[in-house]
Amino acid sequence: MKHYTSVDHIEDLDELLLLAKNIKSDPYTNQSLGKNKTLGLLFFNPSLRTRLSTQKAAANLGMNCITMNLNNEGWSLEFEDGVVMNGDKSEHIKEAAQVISQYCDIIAIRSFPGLTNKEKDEKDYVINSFVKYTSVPVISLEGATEHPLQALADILTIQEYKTKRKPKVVLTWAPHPKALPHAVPNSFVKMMQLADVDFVITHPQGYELNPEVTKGSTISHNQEEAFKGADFIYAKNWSNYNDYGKITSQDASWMVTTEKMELTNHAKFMHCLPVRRNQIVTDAVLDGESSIVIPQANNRTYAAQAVLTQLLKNGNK
Ligand code: SN0
Repeated sequence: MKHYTSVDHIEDLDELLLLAKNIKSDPYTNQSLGKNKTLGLLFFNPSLRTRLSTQKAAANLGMNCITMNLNNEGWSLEFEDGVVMNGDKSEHIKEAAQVISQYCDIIAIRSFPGLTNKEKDEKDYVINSFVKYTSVPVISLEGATEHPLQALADILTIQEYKTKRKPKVVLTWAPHPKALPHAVPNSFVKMMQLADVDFVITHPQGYELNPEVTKGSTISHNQEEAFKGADFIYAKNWSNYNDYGKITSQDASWMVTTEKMELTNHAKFMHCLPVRRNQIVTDAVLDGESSIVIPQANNRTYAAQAVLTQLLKNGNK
């Protein structure tokens, strides 16, 4: 693995999951692998789990971390080539990325999509500019189209909690008051396609994700039907992909409730967090025994540490 900006960059999922499991049982086993190495964490958007779990993962490997909120602390960056920089953008990504890469051995970036220009978002231009202008490995901490560290923690969690060889996993859309990105569901879908699971996506008509991502996966517009026999319910809102970035449904009947969970095979409830209570899921489900969102968030550390371990080992070759 050279970079980890997409689930597609995983070379061997079983090997990566075994590494994550071994790290979880002995987090300090490679305490000096990152000695004298620096991880740069750059945020263009808010974060709680991603920032803290990745910093913790780096610390477990003996790495130094430098973290910056680029939106409110850095110069505003220009990403277009060949422009006359006489506006509000102070620094070009060409210089910024090259300079940062001299300070860091690995760079990790969070940059959400604007959700107004589909073509621009699909290029994931912020993260890919860093890949283009730096020579060090780049990790996505959620880009415009993927959140691959989240998906790795998700499959690690499913493996831990599954009670049968091939569990039924359902990704369900749920309503939300804000327009949210497609990154989390995209990476989750890709991960489920790699994993040995019976996978169903359910969402209202018109809320199809990128067909390039979902091709080959089962899609149902009947949430109750999809929930039947499920072992895992993964709830997530995303904005409309066809009518790009718009909220075309806030249908409260798609919220995950106790009644719906009763249709499942005692399914575990998952969500990447942060979650809107009584919008996405009821208090009763989130506070109930079926919810595994807290251990799921804990696995973010081991997912990040597994990826950092592979990138550091590659760099030492
Ligand atoms: C982000 C998303 O991609 O859906 C990050 C998830 C890890 N979620 C949000 O922006 C939620 C914001 C809110 O106000 O609920």
